[in-house]
Amino acid sequence: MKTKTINLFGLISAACPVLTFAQSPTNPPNVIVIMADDIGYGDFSCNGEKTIHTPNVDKLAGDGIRFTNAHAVAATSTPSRYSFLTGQYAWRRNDTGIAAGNAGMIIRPEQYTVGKLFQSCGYATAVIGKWHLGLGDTTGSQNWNGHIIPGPSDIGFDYSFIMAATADRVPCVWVENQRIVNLDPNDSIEVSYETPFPGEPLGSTHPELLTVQRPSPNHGHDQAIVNGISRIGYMKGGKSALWQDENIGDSITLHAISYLEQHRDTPFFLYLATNDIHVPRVPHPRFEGKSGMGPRGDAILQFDWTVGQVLETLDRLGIRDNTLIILTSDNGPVVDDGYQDRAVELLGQHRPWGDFRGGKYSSFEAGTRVPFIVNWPGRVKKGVSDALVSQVDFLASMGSLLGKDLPDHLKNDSRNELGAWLGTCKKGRDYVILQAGSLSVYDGTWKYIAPNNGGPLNVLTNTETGNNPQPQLYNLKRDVGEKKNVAAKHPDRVQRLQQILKECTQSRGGGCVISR
Ligand code: NG6
Ligand code: CA
Repeated sequence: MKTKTINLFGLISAACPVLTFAQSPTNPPNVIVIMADDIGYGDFSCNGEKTIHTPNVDKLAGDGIRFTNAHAVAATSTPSRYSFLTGQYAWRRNDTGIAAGNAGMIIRPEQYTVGKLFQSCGYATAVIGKWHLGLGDTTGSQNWNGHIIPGPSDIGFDYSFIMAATADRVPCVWVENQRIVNLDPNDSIEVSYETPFPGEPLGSTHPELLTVQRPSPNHGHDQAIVNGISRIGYMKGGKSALWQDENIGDSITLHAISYLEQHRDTPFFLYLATNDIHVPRVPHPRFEGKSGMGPRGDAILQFDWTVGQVLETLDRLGIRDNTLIILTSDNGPVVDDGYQDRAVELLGQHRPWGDFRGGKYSSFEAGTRVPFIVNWPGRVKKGVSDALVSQVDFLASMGSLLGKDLPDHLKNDSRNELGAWLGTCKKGRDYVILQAGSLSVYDGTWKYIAPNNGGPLNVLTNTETGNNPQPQLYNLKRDVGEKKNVAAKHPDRVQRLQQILKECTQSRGGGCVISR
């Protein structure tokens, strides 16, 4: 990428100018990343579907840049978030798959992270919402009734208010600064992913206790029952600390508002990771029935409300203009992810995946092609960008914005794409690498999916996985729905993309040089 460092106030006509705060006389910008969970490209009205109305997200997009070709690194949460926060591809390690609720912390304290980057530049840092990257030293060893270490504070977050994993996994409690909130010392909490606790009813044994949502048949989620919903994993005790599912969106939003209020005078980085719209989808009753699509659509509206609350707060505090907001999702959409919430029946004409094939868990585009909006009033050129971007570049791009040189070993997976992210550069990456059942390489036109012997359909979620024992090649410029595998017709292109993948995977993070 051609780069030229310029003052933030002087947009000049270099092919790809890169703005850096380091040269700017302004205050360092606050940075907020709003990371949705399982929201698909088509789930926001600004991305073209006429079936849903998300005014706050649309306003953010309308006043900023809406990207059409942006990617999460992986088609599920843990590897996607790992890559986003560390700037390293999760597939370089074999322990970054979907984490259990009692997983040990996957990002190790010695690793560099975006939180550490911001801290090193004098920022206050926080994570609020879904974590799903493990806590404590090793799986199952957490001291749930005390100070849980290591945790977010060990990898660059000064403040944390998180759910350990997902709403469908125990423990169903809030963890603030690595201590469970509202825990009664006389009712200690126990968590296991192996053995049920004697006397504790389970979804599988006591379905009559499931008063809110039941798991879909054959779809797991039938262990501990919390608030009339059965989950993955077993837990016991901690009754006073249990979250209320219908208040999760409010809790996350109110903690974010309060964090903004407390930090109006300090530069801050807020990683705001919503639970919406992961299962079980239990939005607050005030959203009930508002989308006409049942809890899945209502949860999207709740997400949109959260976005509106953040914007209103920034306006009220007078810090909106100096805040860079990035809104995206950790992976693509899924309609039935395990609970009987009528999402399939009520979907109607809505296409959460937009024009793309597949969804969450899939190597097809909808697995990782996610909504991506960058908004920074007066600083980004409003519009739509088709630049190829990847969340793995957040680290290096923010490093560039802050004028901070990254450690050498981090410079390969995460690249400085600040020009593309801020809209001064039309072209983004030369290629992105995507992770689902297989690794794929996509260069903006051609996409190669490595062979895989897994089944073609995730029968639980009814998602096409993109798995195929044969190499797959798609021309996404002509065939955005990945219908026609043209690998046999273009062996040279297959070989070129295979070569990129080979060099990248063999480099152990030490270099992904394109062979042309
Ligand atoms: C799957 C769960 C699914 C969801 C997913 C993680 C079953 C059958 N399915 O294993 O419901 O929790 O993991 O989603 O248990 S993610 O968005 O956090 O990656
Ligand atoms: Ca997710």
